[in-house]
Amino acid sequence: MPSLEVCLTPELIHLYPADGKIVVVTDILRATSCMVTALSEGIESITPVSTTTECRELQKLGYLAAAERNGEQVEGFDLGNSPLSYLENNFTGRKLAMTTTNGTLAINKSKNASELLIGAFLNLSVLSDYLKACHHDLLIVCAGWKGMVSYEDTLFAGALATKLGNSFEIGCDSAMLSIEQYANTNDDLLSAIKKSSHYKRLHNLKISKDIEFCIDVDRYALIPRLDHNQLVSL
Ligand code: 3SL
Repeated sequence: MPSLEVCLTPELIHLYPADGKIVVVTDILRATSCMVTALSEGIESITPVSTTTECRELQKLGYLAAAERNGEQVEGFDLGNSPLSYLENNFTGRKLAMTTTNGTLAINKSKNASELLIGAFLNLSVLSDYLKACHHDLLIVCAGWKGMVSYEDTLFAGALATKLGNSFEIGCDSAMLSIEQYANTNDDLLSAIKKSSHYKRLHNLKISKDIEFCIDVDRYALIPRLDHNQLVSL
């Protein structure tokens, strides 16, 4: 039976070798929710980069450029990190370059996976169906916040592991913790996420609408997959 592990923060990634595994990177608030939304709403591809300098270089080449630091849009870029931007504008067919505080960093640290996928509540069921069909060792990498564990990413890991059920063997205690933590939400994600530190951070920046959007479970049926440094629809 394939194994399922959860790495709760990229700071622990050295303990979870990704090679030979499918890796699902998640950053519920808001990077991976944004990626699922952007591709579902017509963006052709997303190039995730770690630095604003790399993002700006791609912007000069004609990419639409999204940059976020500490929850806010970085000056000089076209977009920040709100999934709602992709509903409010028509970016069909555009290539997007994206850098965020934690999400794109987590992707770059997971690049030696045999397959790198993007997970969010927005694409939970389609992702779990795909992973069940793959029958392959799985590592869920939570982006966290500046090296720390994030409650909402842990809940997503638990939700995905719960959906995968008996098709996977639980490979580490953090996978078990995530499952138990998710069970404690009793399907009331909003109340649970309101307790998280990133909820408070975004709430203080008056970004509450994004949070409700990011927990709209199964809004989309698309899985972003990394292919030659670009995320495209699987
Ligand atoms: O850290 C990240 O990658 C972002 O998702 C954080 S924020 O939601 O844009 O503040």
